[in-house]
Amino acid sequence: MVEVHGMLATVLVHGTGERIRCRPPRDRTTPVVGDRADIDEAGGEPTIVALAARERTLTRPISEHKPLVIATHVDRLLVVSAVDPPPRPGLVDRILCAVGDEPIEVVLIVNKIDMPGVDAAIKRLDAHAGLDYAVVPVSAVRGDGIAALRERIATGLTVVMGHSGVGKSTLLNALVPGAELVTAEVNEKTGKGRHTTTVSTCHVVDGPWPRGGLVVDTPGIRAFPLHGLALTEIAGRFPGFRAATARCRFVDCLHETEPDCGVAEAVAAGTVPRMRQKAWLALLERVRAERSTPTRRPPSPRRPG
Ligand SMILES: Nc1nc2c(ncn2[C@@H]2O[C@H](COP(=O)(O)OP(=O)(O)OP(=O)(O)O)[C@@H](O)[C@H]2O)c(=O)[nH]1
Ligand SMILES: [Zn+2]
Repeated sequence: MVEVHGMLATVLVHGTGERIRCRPPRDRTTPVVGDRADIDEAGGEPTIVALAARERTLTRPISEHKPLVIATHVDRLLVVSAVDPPPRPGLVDRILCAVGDEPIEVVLIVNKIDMPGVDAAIKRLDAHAGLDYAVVPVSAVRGDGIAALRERIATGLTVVMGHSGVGKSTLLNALVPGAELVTAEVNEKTGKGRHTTTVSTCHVVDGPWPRGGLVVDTPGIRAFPLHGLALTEIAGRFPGFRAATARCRFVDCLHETEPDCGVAEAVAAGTVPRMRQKAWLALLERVRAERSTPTRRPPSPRRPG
């Protein structure tokens, strides 16, 4: 297992399988999981000299001032729910709003299908399945669906998120036996140093990265505040609204009672389910309430480094 701790980052080196503790770049940029880094090992302590431009970055928009970057160059996000505690479609919507337009594949996992109540749990994600999100039932304990899921994450960088208690740790251990044995290979020299990636709480799946995959664990979620997004941004990102919002008369339409709202028209025409409109209005109401009670601090998540 490799982690980013404070100002030191562990860099997973292409080609040698080495992990090197590195000082951050001189411009004091904080490396995050998935960063592509060039390192300089000449003269003492290894130092990151450059980070490649970030893309497919996953953040938690916890505050207006500093979005918490979870990882970058993310290929896939597993949002883990369970039969118990049951899936919370509202939490899934918040996470999808945070993903926004980043081209990151989202997979909705329902864990613990060895327990009673599977159909009811999966049904709670029907609306999202209807939006073409993959809903994948598994049992980390009994093993159902684990081999197929492991295959699915065997390339690229996968981030695992989920509410506390859904069995994320159990699932990771089932997917990646011996998770602490991190190695990496494939030679890729660059001008200044070796082309590398900094990683944190990262596990290797099915062979050395980048031929195999990397899985990044994240702390269990209890709340997923969206303070870092304007209401209009959330309104534009709400899953399933994209096509309809293009026809709203006002660019800052919140799809409530505004005239010529594309979402209202889509609901009337039956192309957006009324349930989704209700889900949106409920989310909007909650987000507004959260904004008017600034004393309720969000739980402080683990710092990425
Ligand atoms: N029945 C059943 N129980 C499971 C399964 N996976 C995990 N559990 C149980 O669910 C509980 C929570 O599992 P964890 O893996 O600790 O959950 P977590 O999501 O990592 O929790 P946080 O650390 O709070 O994020 C434990 O009691 C597990 O034994 C499963 O597939 N079936
Ligand atoms: Zn509208």
